Amino acid sequence: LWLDTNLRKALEQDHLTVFYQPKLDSDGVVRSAEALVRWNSPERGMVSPADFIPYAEESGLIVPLGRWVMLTVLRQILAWREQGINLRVAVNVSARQLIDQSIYSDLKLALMDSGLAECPIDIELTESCLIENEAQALTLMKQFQELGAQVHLDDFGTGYSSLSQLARVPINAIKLDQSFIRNINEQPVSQSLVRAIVAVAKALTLQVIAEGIETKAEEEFVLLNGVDGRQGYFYAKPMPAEQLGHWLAKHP
Ligand code: G
Ligand code: G
Ligand code: MN
Ligand code: NA
Repeated sequence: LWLDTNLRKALEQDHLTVFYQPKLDSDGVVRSAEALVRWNSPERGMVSPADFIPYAEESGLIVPLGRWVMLTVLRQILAWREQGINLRVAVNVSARQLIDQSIYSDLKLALMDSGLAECPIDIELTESCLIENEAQALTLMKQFQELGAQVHLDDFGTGYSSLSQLARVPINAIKLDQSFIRNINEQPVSQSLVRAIVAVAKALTLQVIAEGIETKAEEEFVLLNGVDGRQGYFYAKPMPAEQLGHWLAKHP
């Protein structure tokens, strides 16, 4: 109940904020960041999305919340461009938002409004999006791609998608779940799994992004094993937009 009343209020009163975590390409250049929402509650301080996204999904609040995130991100991208910062941003989208479908029209309309020639937003979906309504999810994913958004399958390897499904779904990249990367140099099974997943992804011409990189050793492993993109605390934690501007100036 506390969540219900207060999350609605937070959305109305602008108590939500978006943090950004840089993503490095294989050449080490940052061309993109992941948007991660935060709730700055006057009563409880900074509330993690892990604590309110599940509730927002259950209650349906994720739909207006997701719209707010998408519009906030697009505004931020435009503000960065004014400062000469050219960045794509990946937004997390829940199964519930795909079923609702308005997230697609929201993005399409906002893009038209913005006057941008190309879509600078990518979409991160979890495997659960595919399970809940596969036919509809596939159609929307295709529409996002036609709009110019890349579609990335998030937390890959922890859900239930099969290899045949991976071949069938319109995605550009998979994001290897953090659990594969954690202490990878002491985990021979994880090493084999990552190599096998990279081989499968290459066969399907999908990019592979490793997330949760926290150490030099973890970075070295992914660099040696054909991973295309990387992200994690080793490079930077999620941070406010202004801070990312400063961070980028030091890490081109
Ligand atoms: O940033 P953090 O690791 O605390 O995020 C926790 C979870 O919340 C992650 O699974 C992340 O994908 C999810 N999340 C963060 N921001 C958003 C958002 O804007 N929309 C959705 N649907 N999920 C988000
Ligand atoms: O489910 P999703 O992959 O969208 O969630 C990303 C979450 O992972 C965010 O909450 C983000 O804060 C967190 N995260 C990002 N990099 C790291 C990392 O290197 N280590 C850990 N433990 N968490 C990370
Ligand atoms: Mn994500
Ligand atoms: Na993830």
